[in-house]
Amino acid sequence: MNSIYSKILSSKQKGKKLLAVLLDPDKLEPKKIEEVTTNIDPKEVDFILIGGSTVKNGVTEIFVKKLKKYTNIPLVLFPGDFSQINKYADAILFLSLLSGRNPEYLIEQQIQSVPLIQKTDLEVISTGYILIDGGIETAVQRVSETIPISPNSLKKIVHTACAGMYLGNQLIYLEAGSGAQNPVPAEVIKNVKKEIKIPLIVGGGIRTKQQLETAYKSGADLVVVGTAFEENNNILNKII
Ligand code: 1GP
Repeated sequence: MNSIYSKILSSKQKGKKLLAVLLDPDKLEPKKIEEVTTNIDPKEVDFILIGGSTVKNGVTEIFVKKLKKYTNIPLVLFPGDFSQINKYADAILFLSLLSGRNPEYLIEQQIQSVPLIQKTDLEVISTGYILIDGGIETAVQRVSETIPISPNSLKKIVHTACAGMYLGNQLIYLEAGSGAQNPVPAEVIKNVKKEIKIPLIVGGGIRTKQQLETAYKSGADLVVVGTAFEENNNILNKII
């Protein structure tokens, strides 16, 4: 079954914008999961992404298993490394960090993840992951030891996204990094959107209704909100 990617594709065709909340098992204690999920309304939130740059081995599995008890929203792994893969989620964004030049995150982690994925029924969604400088050094930059692309390097960003599409990725994810000071600028989203035919995810530093709308209007099919929700579990009422 390819239900999650099908939903993303059909929503794109209909022009229906999608929203995902990102939960980082490193930052949210399992005992708070029940309470936190009451603030994630399935009528407003399409997916819950789970992942982080520095989650300890085994923690994500316990986290997802518990989360599944309290929500029917599809759970999508967004792993910082292969150790976060587990069978309790519904899908996995199979990421390749295309903006970086570190083979570990271009292909090595992906190879290491194969035996783990083979033991699950996870829907695997290949995703070209592009880190754009969001004004501060973010965890993904630190952990991956890669340099984000400047938002001013429009051509480079567009060509990177197109290369990701030509390589067969099903999604492109424009990422300013969790907790970014500046979200991915509208110009960047618009230019990438013009050239790619596959769905576009945008995330990093989105905290306000205006930033969310700008991302959608510029061409994001799916927007991811993490830190703003982490800091204030009622934020979704304000920004949607
Ligand atoms: C991070 O794009 C996501 O990978 C979400 O970013 O935590 O800044 O919302 P924030």
